[in-house]
Amino acid sequence: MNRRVLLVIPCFHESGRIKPFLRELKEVFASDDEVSVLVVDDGSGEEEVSKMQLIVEAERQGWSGLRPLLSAPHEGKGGAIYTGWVANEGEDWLAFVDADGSSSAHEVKRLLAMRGEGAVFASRIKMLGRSIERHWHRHLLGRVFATLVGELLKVPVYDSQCGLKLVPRAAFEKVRAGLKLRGFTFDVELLCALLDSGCRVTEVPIDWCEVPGGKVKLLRDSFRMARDVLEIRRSRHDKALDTPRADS
Ligand SMILES: Nc1nc2c(ncn2[C@@H]2O[C@H](COP(=O)(O)OP(=O)(O)OP(=O)(O)O)[C@@H](O)[C@H]2O)c(=O)[nH]1
Ligand SMILES: [Mg+2]
Repeated sequence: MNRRVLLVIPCFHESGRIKPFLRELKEVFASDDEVSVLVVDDGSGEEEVSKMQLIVEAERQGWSGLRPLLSAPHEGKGGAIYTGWVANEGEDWLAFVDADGSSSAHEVKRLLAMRGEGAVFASRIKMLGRSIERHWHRHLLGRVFATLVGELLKVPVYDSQCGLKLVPRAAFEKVRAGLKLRGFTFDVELLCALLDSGCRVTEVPIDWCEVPGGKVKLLRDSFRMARDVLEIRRSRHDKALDTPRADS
């Protein structure tokens, strides 16, 4: 298993926010030949893709680890990440980070250094020694959502939605065919699939500083996400019924 990692940045109309974050990533990773970065545009339209292409090409000067922009049809955040992960096969580790730089390049580096045995999910835990700057209503909704996931799916995760995660490619390949969700709840489905397949998943507290311009619509997307959680529960239940028991 190699130590190379492919870090995908999913982008939907991000030309206004991504430039400073790409610069930051360049400072941290340009001399690291184990880390490749791939920006995936999630079908934001021709004009936006041209702007993104200019931004990415400018940062590629002096940074061989930054791949050319990948422009994909619109599917949602999860779809953009999966498209990026399967587009390149040389890396045995897969990761993604949100485009807005809410988690700094140094936090990304700290998490990527945890390439070890299993998957690592960053977690926005308000605790001594860490810094979490987030609107209180987003924090509250995050807690409600985590409680829903914990109760309905019996997965004791603190923050399934944090925009920074690391997964071994082999573990992803094992569950890939069963992953149906492509929107904002894709990480919950991925988490359940990894756990059900026996992959170890660890949550790691990180620093987070919310950047204005977030596009998640709290009411609309919360409703969709709650519906997705119920759908994950149903399909997990069906799979459990399909699996023959050892004593039958
Ligand atoms: N809104 C939205 N974001 C997408 C989509 N596809 C990819 N993304 C990316 O998903 C990431 C997270 O989106 P944000 O707009 O930062 O989400 P947010 O409202 O700030 O939510 P948090 O960062 O989780 O608090 C960004 O990198 C987006 O560009 C999509 O279809 N819709
Ligand atoms: Mg954000």
